[in-house]
Amino acid sequence: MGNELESLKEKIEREAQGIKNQADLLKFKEKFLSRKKGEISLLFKKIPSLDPEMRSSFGMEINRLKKIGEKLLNEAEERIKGEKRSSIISERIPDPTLPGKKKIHGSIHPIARTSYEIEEIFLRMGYDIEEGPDVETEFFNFEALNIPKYHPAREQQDTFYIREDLLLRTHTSPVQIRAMRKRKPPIRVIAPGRVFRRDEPDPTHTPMFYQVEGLVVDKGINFSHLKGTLEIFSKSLFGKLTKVRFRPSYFPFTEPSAEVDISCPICGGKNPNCRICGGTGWIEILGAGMVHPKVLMAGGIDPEIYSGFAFGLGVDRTFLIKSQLLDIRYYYENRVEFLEQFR
Ligand code: FA5
Repeated sequence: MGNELESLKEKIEREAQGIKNQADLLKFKEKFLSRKKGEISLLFKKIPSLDPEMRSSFGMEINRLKKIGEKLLNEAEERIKGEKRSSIISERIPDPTLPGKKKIHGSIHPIARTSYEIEEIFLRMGYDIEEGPDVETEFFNFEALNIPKYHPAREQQDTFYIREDLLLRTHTSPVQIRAMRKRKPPIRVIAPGRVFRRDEPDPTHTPMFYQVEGLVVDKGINFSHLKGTLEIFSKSLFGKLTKVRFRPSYFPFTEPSAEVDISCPICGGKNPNCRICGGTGWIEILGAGMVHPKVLMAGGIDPEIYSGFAFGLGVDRTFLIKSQLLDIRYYYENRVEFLEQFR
């Protein structure tokens, strides 16, 4: 019996030395220490067949062997972990005397940040944020906004069609209809988002850009509410001294309609060669107007009882003004060296 235990001990020690990886560890455990079939456990089964006076000393010997096996297994496990750790370290840091790598933190894209700034101003005024899909139906993008088929306004907002009646939205105005159908007056929402047009890229146009729509519907809403709101907004975004100017314009979904200009925040109209306002002293920032009765009806709202105003602002051009840059296309080239300056 003594020999049998001795040769098993040698075998265990030999094999423990040969453990190199996780698979070897499992194999070793299975072979010697497994409860059912492990070679040490099998020895316990021999005890009943031994002379009674031998049983207790043999049992003690097997227990000792089991402890040795477990200890060797633990040591091998630690050894493997240590080897793995040091190999990871040596892989990661080939030369620990080299200076550390600088971590580059990303930041929010300047156009997105401008959109957030605009959103915050309106949130402070008590507006909610409303969302609509980028892929929009022809009905919401045009028909419901009083732009029937063959209306000349469709020409200015040609877009990318997915099907005949499904397109990439050309403005955030369809969210006006969605908001009216979803909510009951009083409605006070803004709808930021991406829009698409079949526009040739140039310094002030890209085929994809961002807008923020605004919509207020309630009893007794009039043009002076629109004017006051846009004045507060413009002063908050461009500075307290900013002046706002309304010019008559036309949109099929508002009546009356206006283009809204702000006084040039760069030169205030004093520089005839200003790169931003071209010396005129004014820069157009958005389109606005009183919601057309047909649009209120398409939104399920009675124009005899309620009225409203709406506006739509180009976020990209707003950022262009704020950053005093001249070409919108730079923002979409994704050149980190360029974008880094707006962190
Ligand atoms: C509209 O899109 C109207 N939906 C705005 C509106 C809403 C009017 C509610 C009345 C009531 P417009 O086509 O002018 O209007 O576009 C609004 C703004 O989007 C422009 O002032 C401009 O800042 C921006 N914009 C238009 N086309 C482009 C383009 N290709 N690239 C970048 N910005 C653009």
